[in-house]
Amino acid sequence: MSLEQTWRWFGPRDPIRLSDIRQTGATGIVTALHQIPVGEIWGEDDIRARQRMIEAAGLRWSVVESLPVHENIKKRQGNFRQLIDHYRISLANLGACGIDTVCYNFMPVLDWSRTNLGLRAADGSLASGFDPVAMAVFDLFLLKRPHAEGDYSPEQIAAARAWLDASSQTERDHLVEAILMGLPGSGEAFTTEVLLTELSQYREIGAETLRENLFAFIAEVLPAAMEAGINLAIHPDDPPMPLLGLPRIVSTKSDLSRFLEANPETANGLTYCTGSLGAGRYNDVVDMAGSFADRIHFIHLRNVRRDGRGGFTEVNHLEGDGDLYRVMSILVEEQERRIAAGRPDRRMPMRPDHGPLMQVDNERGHFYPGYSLLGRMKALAELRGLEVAIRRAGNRG
Ligand code: DNO
Repeated sequence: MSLEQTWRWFGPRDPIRLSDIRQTGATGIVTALHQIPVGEIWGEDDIRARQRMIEAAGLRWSVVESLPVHENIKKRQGNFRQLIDHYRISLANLGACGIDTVCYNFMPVLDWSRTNLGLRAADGSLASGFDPVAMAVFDLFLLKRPHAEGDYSPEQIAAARAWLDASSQTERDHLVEAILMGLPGSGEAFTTEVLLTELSQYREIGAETLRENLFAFIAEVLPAAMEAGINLAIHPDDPPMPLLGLPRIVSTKSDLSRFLEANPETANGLTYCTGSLGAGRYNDVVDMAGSFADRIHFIHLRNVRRDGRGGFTEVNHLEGDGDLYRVMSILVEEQERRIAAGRPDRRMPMRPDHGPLMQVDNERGHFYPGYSLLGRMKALAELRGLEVAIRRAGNRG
């Protein structure tokens, strides 16, 4: 047995066909009903229709990424109780269709964020990156968020001013576009006006309140998940730090420990994302994989190179600051433990998360940033080889 090799597919509008995915060697599909607005119920008919489409291509719907959490649940405002009921019903419907792993995140307003989507690597391929100085430029001078200065030191403000003064209009436009465009999974693009309104609603919500809201949400939906046979897998913050004055609470080892301890049932677990966590210099992705292995329900493998100033660039999967050889070794051992213990959650779905945009990809179509065909296929091939080698070296078949 190996970790289940999966591939994120954005549904029928994805430029990559299921038949192409099948030929990458992946056997599982990771997807969501992106057409259903956040907060509405995922009906059984819609779930089954998507499932049939996937199965007709010889694949299985392995993980839901994501069943998104409505902002009102994060803020515990407005109709949040009704939204939680909807979430429970969607979980029951997914369980009735045999789906057992659901990923989600609890990042306020923005999902994953980058300040540059087109960084050119030495080989000519393109990757994304994050620069906290550029984020500060956006916040202070382009978005002009009220009271933003209070969230930065004088040195950070000076660095942002220098970036702004040295930048061209095109660079500033690209920065705004990278932050507002709505990366895959994060829904629609924002306008600056809408973003400012959304941000203002978090003015009174600090990290501890957001954390309480998350723990309460889990306590409220976990029984429904367990009843439906579903493991919940929270995705960590990407990048793992507060942005635009918003609190972020799934960023560090201590955040993850607190989260897992607050609701200690196995069904309350993690999407272990080596790229998101690895972007924080305070996170050791090998140590954390070891500490939390038995609560990992879904795995995103990816690598970054940190710049020592809080920023990073996405790099090839077996390069960069995260030691994916050691992470993979821990995951392989964990799978063996689960098999020996007769645990039902032995599939351990893994996907190559993001990949470089290669020239031939670029010529053939328009892909979501990080989600091209060949870049991810290269990553999956490397990870598959890595896993086979680890198993052979350990006489594990
Ligand atoms: C980025 C993804 C995230 C992820 C969500 C999960 O590539 O890993 O958008 O899907 O945060 O809810």
